[in-house]
Amino acid sequence: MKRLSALMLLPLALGIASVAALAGAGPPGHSHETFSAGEPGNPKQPARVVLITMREGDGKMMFIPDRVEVRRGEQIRFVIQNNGFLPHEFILASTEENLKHAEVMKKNPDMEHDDPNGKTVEPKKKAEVIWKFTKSGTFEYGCLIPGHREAGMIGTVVVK
Ligand SMILES: [Cu+2]
Repeated sequence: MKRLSALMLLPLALGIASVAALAGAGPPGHSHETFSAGEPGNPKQPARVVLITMREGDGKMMFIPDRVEVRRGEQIRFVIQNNGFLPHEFILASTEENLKHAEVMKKNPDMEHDDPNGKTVEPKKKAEVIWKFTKSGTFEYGCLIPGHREAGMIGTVVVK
């Protein structure tokens, strides 16, 4: 009888151990949200400033520059200036993630962003995204307001 109850307690003990392991997973103070292009940067650490301008013209919408190269592990402070007449967004992610997100925005065109990897920027205003590129690969910054990405609002980040 005694032996049996010890066996019955075993799964319970294992369950407690795995809950404890889960609680301890990940660095403290970080959310468990995942991002496809790396991770939110730390404003207290040095960052290279990259200025990105948004504007419209000649039937197009664009980011200037539309290509940025970074070293893997580098932290970038994107200063995003909207010089256009319309609100725009800067959403930093993989192309796959941005395409999925763009579909969601077609159903919610008034969605605004103030996320670690994405901001909505009103005309003549600016915003900042501090980002640490921990993964190598090719990522993008896009404006996902319906029609804007299609009109040319897409930039490429190459992480080497
Ligand atoms: Cu836009």
